[in-house]
This record gives sequence, C-alpha cells and structure tokens, in this order.
Amino acid sequence: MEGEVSLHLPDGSPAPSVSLRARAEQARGDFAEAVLGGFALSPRSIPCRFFYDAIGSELFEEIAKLEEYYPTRVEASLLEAHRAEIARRVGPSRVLIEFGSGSSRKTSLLIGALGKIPAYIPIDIAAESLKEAAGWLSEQHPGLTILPLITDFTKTRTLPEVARRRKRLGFFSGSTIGNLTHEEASAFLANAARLLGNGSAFLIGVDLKKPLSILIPAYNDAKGITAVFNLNLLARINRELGGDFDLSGFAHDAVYNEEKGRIEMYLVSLSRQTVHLLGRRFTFAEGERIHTENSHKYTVKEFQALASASGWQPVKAWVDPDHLFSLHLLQHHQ
Ligand code: AVI
Repeated sequence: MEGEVSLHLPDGSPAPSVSLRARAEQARGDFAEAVLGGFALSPRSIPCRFFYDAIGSELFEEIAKLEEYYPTRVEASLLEAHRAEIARRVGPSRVLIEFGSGSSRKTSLLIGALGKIPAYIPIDIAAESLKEAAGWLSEQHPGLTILPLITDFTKTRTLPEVARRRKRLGFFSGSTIGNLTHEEASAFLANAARLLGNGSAFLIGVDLKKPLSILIPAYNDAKGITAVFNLNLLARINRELGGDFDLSGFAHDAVYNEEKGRIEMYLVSLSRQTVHLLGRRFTFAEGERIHTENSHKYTVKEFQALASASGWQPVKAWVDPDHLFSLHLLQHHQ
C-alpha cells in the first residue's frame, strides 16, 4: 500500500487511533514506577530509556551533530561506503525490520541500497516519533510500505503478517545495543533470532573500544549538550511526576569503567539536598551519584563472540579507517 503509515501493536494488529492519550498515561505510570524503583536502589539510578521524551529526543539529535560525538557520523559513512556490498550479501526482497528506529534517518540510505523491498517495519516505543519518521520516509521512498510497530523493541514477540511470509533483514543502528548490559544484549539478540527466523540477516552498528581521549569528550562535549540531555531526566521528573529538583544542584559526569568496558553517566548532587516527587521525600548526600546510563564498547571479536553465543553467525564486519565504529552483518541459520 502506498505510503502507509498506520501504527501497529505488538501482536502485529493495527493500533486503534484513540489510544495516544491512554499511551501517554501508561508512559507516565512506567516512568513513575521506574524512578521510585531506581531511587530505592544503592546507588540510585534511572533507566536510560527515559532520556527520550520529546525534549530528550531533540537533544539527542543535537548530540548526534556534535564534532565530539563520532558514532552517528561514522556509522552513516560506513553505511554509505558499504551499502552496495551489504545489499548484495543480503539479497533482494527482504522485509526490513528496524529495532529502536527513532528518526529513521540512517535507514533511508539502507532502503535506497536494498532496492524494492516488500515492507519496512520500524519498531519503537515512541508513537509520535514513529509517525513522524514514517511520514518522512514515505516522502523519501514513494511506494514504500511502512508498518510501524509501537512497542519496546527488547520485548517484541511477533511481527505483522507480511513479515511472516518473507525473508527478513533486521537493522539495529547507532550502537544502541551498547546501552544494554551483556546479559540484556545477549537476550535481545536471541529474541531477535527467534523473531526474524531461520535464514534471516541482521545488520548492527556497534561502537568500538578506543582511547579515552576520544571516548570521554564524546560523552562530555564542550558545548554541554550531553549535560543538558542527562539533566533532562530530572527536568522530566519535575514535569511529569511533580518533582522539585533544582537542576543547578546537580552536575553531569561521564566516566569510563575499564573493567566493564563501558561509559557510565551520572548526575552528581552538588550539596546535601532534599527533593520531593510523587508525594515522597528523597535526600541526596553531597557527591551522591544517580546512575543514568551505560554505553558498552566492544572490540570486533568481542561483539562477534556475543552474537555467536546468541544464535547468530558473523558474516562480515566493516570498520572505518580510524577504528572508531563497526557495522556487523550477521546471519541466523539453525
Ligand atoms: C543511543 N545511545 C547509543 C547513545 C550512546 O552513545 O550510548 C546515547 C547517548 N548518551 C550520551 N550520548 C549519547
């Protein structure tokens, strides 16, 4: 169907159009539960998926344009340089399924290289950005069938009917897999193997291990956009959960955990302070840190070992000349 952009539910059925408001309520409930749960832990934490409200998504788009934040730029250049080979290796007429599709900007390059595909299925929890991305992509690729699926991409269990009848290519870009722990990444890959099925292919962007002189500025940029992105979590608590965080009382911090091979982001309390939200009080000690994100980095070999242990056979990995980022093509044959 030309330019189709209706949304779909996790079971692949069309989403009723009435439920945008109900979905917003549900999202607020999930956020409240996650914040209360995370603040009961030591150290306190907020899951990184909550970065991406409308403001956080815009801030991430700004991060992606920063000189210091190489992943988006380098991944796009890898896709551009190798898309013809990727398309050749993958073969024609695959349904393209994108996990955590966001703005779908990079996907346009891939779709262009794949030629005529039966359908593109972007999966994302954010209904509004799915709709916007689908609208933009259908302008870029007139005639492309787009079947957006609103769900948490780590929990997707079924695909729309059209995808069940064709061979499938999964796409997971931006090194979002790095925001999962190794156990979560392995569970995600195993679920994707089940979902995409025997004979499927999977293209995944993965950030590489590298010197701290490059890594730290990527997560602590000179303009302070990443700091605002991180602090937006507290602003979001104020907006949505009736919080009274004083944003100037917390500072952004990004450190590399050598042992775990990951960047860790924190919000650090600059003094002893008490904050209220959802009718409760939380006291933060001076220097107390709220853990907000992990971003794991892999060598090519480490990622291939993780993929192999999770049901996928490595086909090829492309790396840029500066060894900043990798693009992995995997296949699943039982
Ligand atoms: C979305 N994700 C892969 C980004 C990352 O690099 O881990 C999120 C991000 N956090 C700070 N800057 C960008």
